[in-house]
Amino acid sequence: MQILNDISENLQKGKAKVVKELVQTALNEGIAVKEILGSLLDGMGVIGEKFKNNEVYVPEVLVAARAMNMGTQILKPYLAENGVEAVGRVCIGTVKGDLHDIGKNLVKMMLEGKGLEVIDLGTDVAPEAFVKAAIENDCTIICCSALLTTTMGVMEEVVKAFNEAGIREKVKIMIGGAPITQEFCDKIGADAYTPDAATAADKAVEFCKR
Ligand code: B1M
Repeated sequence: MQILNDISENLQKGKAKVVKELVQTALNEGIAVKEILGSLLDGMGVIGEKFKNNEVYVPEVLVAARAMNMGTQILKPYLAENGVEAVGRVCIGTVKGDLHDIGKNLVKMMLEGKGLEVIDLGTDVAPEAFVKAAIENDCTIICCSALLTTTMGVMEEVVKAFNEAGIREKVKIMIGGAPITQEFCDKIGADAYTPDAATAADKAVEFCKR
């Protein structure tokens, strides 16, 4: 579909306002939210490849990221699944040393779409800050995101910090982000790895229902 290509291409050019308008037009035309989100992710994927190959640099990636965030903001109300309601409180953040927040923001939106209350700790979150927030907000789950191979190790420190605080049994630790795998999750003793935002939200609901 042409409009989906246009969304992807304008995202790659960092044209946030155009992306926002196109996303709204696509919604008005009745295109499925999943497909629209797919076109945004596709554009970000192209930028990611170019970034890896030194064809674009940090400023281009930043404007593309801004366009991605503006596009997903328009989709936010539609990411909720009709009739699905869950009760629970989740703390979410990107781990210490890591500033990537697009995936985290998507997970947050999907969790909210399921009716969960989400406390967003932002990026560069230290293990102790996850513990403090979980205690203060009486969270059922914490969600940690990491996009860098150099920061994914912080997730193990997060698990340790919850153990040391004596609240490991009370709080489920969910992890995700591009370099994370099920194997890594098992190794560090987290409760769940999910590869994408929608699966993360489903898993969180499952934990809250138990
Ligand atoms: Co960065 N960056 N970046 N970057 N960046 C990557 C991650 C990289 C793979 C690019 C590359 O080389 N191909 C590479 C990492 C390589 C590695 O670690 N092996 C990289 C690098 C190297 C860096 C810097 C070090 C570059 C530099 O400065 N030299 C630097 C680090 C800064 C820091 O964090 N300290 C850096 C900086 C940046 C920007 C600031 C420019 C920007 C971030 C802007 C922002 O987030 N506000 C940026 C971006 C945008 C990217 C790429 C291009 C896109 C990431 C993204 O948003 N993807 C990325 C390349 C790529 O991924 N192809 C790259 C879209 C997003 C929706 O996907 O976050 O994976 P993702 O989330 C998914 C799932 O993973 C999952 O759900 C989401 C959607 O379904 N998920 C979870 C994510 N978190 C979850 C948590 C959960 C569950 C599921 O909890 C339960």
